Amino acid sequence: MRGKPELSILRVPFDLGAGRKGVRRGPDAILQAGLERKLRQLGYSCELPDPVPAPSTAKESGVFVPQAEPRHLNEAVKVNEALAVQIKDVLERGRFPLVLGGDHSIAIGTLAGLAQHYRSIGVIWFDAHADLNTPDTSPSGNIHGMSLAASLGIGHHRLTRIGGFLPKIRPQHTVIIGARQLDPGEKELIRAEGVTCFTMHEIDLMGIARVTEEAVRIATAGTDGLHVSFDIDSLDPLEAPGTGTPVKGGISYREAHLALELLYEAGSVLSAEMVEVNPALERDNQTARLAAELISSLLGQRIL
Ligand code: B3U
Ligand code: MN
Ligand code: MN
Repeated sequence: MRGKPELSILRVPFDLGAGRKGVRRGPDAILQAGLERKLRQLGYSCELPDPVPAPSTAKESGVFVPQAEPRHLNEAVKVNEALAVQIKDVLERGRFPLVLGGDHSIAIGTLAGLAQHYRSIGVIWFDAHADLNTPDTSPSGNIHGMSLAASLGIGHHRLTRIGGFLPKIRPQHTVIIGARQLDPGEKELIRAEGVTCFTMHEIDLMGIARVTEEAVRIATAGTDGLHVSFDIDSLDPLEAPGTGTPVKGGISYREAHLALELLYEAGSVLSAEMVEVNPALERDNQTARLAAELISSLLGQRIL
């Protein structure tokens, strides 16, 4: 991002893409943590449209059988089609989309809207997971574990075709940061497609600053700019306990802030989303407050 664009904060209270309920309350929890006030202090003007209509109840599809339809497919398609339309509208009005989830399945709709507006976009995907499953490789059937694959055009046709076209992004402009729990099919896909994946191993080895620099280089080479898709479970559960699938050994508080500060400095961020904040899994909104802080760092908050 260059300068201070006008922001649109898009709330997507959807949790049927996840195995546990409650992430639908993420957007309100992050706003309650004072996000709008922080952003206004940074010099932004914000609009807060009505939340994207998100189905919240569905017939439980029972035990997932691998290679069957993903769980809550109809509901996920519906919310993502609606989100894509809204993202496109926000971009046409010259504003910066800031999406608050919701589970990570909503990235499909965000990227569908972005890909309709821009010629080509890169993605930096902060996550403990890779979200590169397909209905054939998923251990759970949960769509939040398939959203990056679907955006690359791989997986269930109803997910890959959201917005009416595919793919939304290319593997050579796609970077995962913070991975530490990958399913066998995801590892194969990373290698076969040439997605860049900086696991915790690379973060420990190279340092988060170099990892972020490399990620920006890859995501912006030949693209219009990049989208930041931030799954709060990329952080260590000691910092971010309020999330459905915590994995120990994650990104630290300081590493996360530094990475996002560097992304702001890079000046190439076109849009952002914060997902998987589940206030039902903790007491005092610690994780939502952290999410609001991290968004501020990405949008220019400085210590001095
Ligand atoms: N890879 C597993 C677990 C998972 C993915 N994303 C989250 N959990 N949040 C799956 O179900 O696909
Ligand atoms: Mn995720
Ligand atoms: Mn995750």
